[in-house]
Amino acid sequence: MGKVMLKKYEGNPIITPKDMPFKCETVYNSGAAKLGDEYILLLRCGRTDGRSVFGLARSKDGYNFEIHPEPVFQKAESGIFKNPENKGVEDPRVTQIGDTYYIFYSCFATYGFQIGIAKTKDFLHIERMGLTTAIDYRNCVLFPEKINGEYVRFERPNFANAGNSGIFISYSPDLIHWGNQQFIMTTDPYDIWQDNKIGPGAPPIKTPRGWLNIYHATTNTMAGQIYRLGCAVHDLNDPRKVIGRMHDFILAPEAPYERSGYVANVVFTCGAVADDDGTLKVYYGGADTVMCVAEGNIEELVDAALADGPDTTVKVEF
Ligand code: M1P
Repeated sequence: MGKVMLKKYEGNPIITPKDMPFKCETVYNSGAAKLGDEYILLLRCGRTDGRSVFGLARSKDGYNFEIHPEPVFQKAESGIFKNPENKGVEDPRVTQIGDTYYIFYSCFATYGFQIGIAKTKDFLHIERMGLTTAIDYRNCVLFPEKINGEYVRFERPNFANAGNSGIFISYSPDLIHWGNQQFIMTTDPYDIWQDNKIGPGAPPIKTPRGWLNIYHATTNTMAGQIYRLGCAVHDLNDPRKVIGRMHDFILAPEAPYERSGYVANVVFTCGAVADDDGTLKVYYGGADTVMCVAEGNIEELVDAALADGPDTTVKVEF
């Protein structure tokens, strides 16, 4: 099958630092969800001191957003989160389970990154629940339902040779304590765009034929890494099994707002929304500076990933 690319919205970027009611140098890598009939973006906003906080944007159509006047979440000033977040909070990934929205986010400390979890029902009041990894983790995405009685997530630790470039799965009884970690997917030496590093992007989307996994991947150049998005499908009952993985990317940095900015040549997602008509709205950061959206048809993405066949990069016996 040929390439299935996400279609970029012609009005991109949809939110820029100039649109922000409080001073920011960047606004990108936002978690995404539906709350009632509104699209919600939990914005990663880079302040002038380099620290990130979370802002809130709401929209009726998924393209035109109104932004809350103040940040809704920022580094903790006391308690167990104070040290882990002393350099800010980054890359929120939102998953709805029932009427609660859970947020995995990067806690940025002087000594490195770990992943916190928080919860909310309205995105205005966000309550921290716990620290869910050791140091040196960057990306975690939570599945929207338990599988075989356990919470499940994809994660990418930064440590270890394989860990720098691969997606792992882990399981939890309570969303705080995670274990039974297994390596399930890694870079593909034959697909240049994803030969350097991969990591979970948007939280998995349930489809009748499997879990749709929109992930990010990089290749290295003399001018640094280029970030693109890829697409895989995982078995519904055992998401360790990657039953389809596209050899082509579905989104790449091409436009000026993706090719130059705070970090050049980056498209990076932390969240997508599945519309009732089968459209997937993938919200993504352009050049770590602005927020954008691109769309695809969920069934076409699943078709394309399944057509390219199961992933063969990790030889694991399940
Ligand atoms: O600059 C691109 C991205 O780099 C990091 O992502 P990762 O560690 O997964 O490659 C993060 O800093 C991310 O926020 C950033 O967009």
